[in-house]
Amino acid sequence: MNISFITVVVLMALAPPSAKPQASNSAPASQAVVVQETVDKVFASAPAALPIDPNDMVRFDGDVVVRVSIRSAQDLMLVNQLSDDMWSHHVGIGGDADFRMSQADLGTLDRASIPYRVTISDLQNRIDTERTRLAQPMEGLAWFSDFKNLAAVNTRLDEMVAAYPNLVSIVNAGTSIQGRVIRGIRISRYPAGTVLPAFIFTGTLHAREWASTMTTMWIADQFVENNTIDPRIAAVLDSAEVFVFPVQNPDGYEYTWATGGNRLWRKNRRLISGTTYGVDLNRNWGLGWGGSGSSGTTSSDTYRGTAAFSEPESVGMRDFVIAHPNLVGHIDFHSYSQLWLWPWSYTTTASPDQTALAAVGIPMQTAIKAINQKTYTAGPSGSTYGLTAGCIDDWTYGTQGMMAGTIEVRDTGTYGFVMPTSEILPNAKENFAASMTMMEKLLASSPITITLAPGSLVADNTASTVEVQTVPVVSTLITNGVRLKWNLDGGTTQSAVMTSIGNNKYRASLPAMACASQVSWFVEAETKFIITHAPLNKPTSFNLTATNSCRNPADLDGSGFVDAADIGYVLLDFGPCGDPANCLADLDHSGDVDSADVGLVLLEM
Ligand code: 0X9
Ligand code: ZN
Repeated sequence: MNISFITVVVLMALAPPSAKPQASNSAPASQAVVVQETVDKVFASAPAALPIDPNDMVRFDGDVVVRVSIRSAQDLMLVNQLSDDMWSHHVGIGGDADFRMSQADLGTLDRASIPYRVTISDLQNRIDTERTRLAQPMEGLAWFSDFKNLAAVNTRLDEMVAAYPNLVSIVNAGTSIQGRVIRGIRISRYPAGTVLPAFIFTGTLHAREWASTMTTMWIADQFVENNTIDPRIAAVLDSAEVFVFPVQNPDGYEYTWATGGNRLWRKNRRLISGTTYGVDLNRNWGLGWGGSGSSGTTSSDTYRGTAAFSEPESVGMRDFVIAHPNLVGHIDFHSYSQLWLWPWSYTTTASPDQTALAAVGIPMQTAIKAINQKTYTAGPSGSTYGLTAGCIDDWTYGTQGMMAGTIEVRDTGTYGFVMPTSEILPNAKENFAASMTMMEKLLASSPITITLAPGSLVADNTASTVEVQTVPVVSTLITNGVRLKWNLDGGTTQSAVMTSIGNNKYRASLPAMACASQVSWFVEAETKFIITHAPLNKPTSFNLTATNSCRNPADLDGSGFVDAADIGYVLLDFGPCGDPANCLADLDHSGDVDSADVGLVLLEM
């Protein structure tokens, strides 16, 4: 879809004031059964989660989902009068878009000669079928054979901790407006607080997007169950920690499951006034808050809230991220449309990191396709999808410097939010592949090869040279970004900027040491998104050591004596030193092995 899009929000502003309120917010939709949200009103003021009244169920009898061809602004205005629930994510003049509306309203489309195709003719029937299926006991069935409610998600997270207590722990990101904890897990081989790169995968910011819940749970499941079996997972866990928050909007999610709820609810469950509920948690973030593609109308499905971070759910996630400055990568999962969108989403202006984002994003798209041959459109969000100001990933990228973006998982509209169970695993697997690709690309974004290093024993009181080669493949090195780090005999960490010597090579010296001292060292290279290490991208990188052999540097053959044999060594190397570090006989570091060096050997004899 490469036509130039105008966000529906802008055009909806053109709609007459008589336009219907959002069905999923408050008052009944055209065909939806009237809802009394008394219980939810109590909810909003009470911190504890109360049961939802089953009599309050929002139904969509007589509603269909139609793919409408929007030929003009008039077409769009008419469709917006018929429907308060756009299912596809953007709409442009000259493009198609999916809307839920009453079957009876199709006649209006006919009379206006607006071309359309009914994509879902039995919406309520599908919701009923899903509900009946979910009411059956699922004992013995594999977890991913069907969608799971909040309690089941939480139980599963607890089970992961119980089964792998040394790998998995529960983390939380605060509490929702109705008092539900926003729970996640940390998956790491290292103790909490160890500084190593971290990734975060988040889902269900929008309540009805159940496929995102299952996708993030699958990512958690793979990392936990296959942490030693799958070499790619094992390698990531050697170098990084992984956080997964499957349900960022627990109140909304619960509401989509409840008898007495609304399967198509999107926002959180803040009571705004009367029967109007909800702030769009993906319009409430602080970067670009209030801009295009967000609404100031409380009943809108894209209502941004009264201020950036007005919602406890956004605050909780924000504070979790701030408390983990080692986070380097983030994918927020949504449904549906099969898209991989990276910043910016609040503007169509290219991000300063567009090249690096595409260098990871295109391989992610390829990785998805390799699993089940599904095509996901990939690109910067603003120009690929339309403007959506106040999104989580603009904030994690723009304020925290993380590589971030949004995946809209399956499908492209045949099923939309009410996806058949047969799609759960294929969908989760292709998106796991995308997640792995992001992690691997970032962890290898600046591979460092050590090209010259001291051996494990070094001569007494002699500085030794370290030389590395690094080729940034994802984003460019920052200024002074290649550094040699060391400690002497386990003391304070010291750092020296390595000097560029051309050819992507850098050089620095480890200090001369007193007899029997030991230096432990590694090299780091810092790019926009991540610091990579040599010899290994691990927190315990001080695993290269050089011990002073207490050997006189003039004892060139290591015999324990400075003698005539060492003069022989000097004579053998006579002439200019190609590489000073490889020129041990250049005892006075003049750049030449010459008679002065013979003199130094004689002095030590
Ligand atoms: O509108 C949204 O928040 C997302 N679409 S959805 O249908 N799941 O609601 C898209 C957000 C796109 N922008 C980015 N955050 N990248
Ligand atoms: Zn969404």
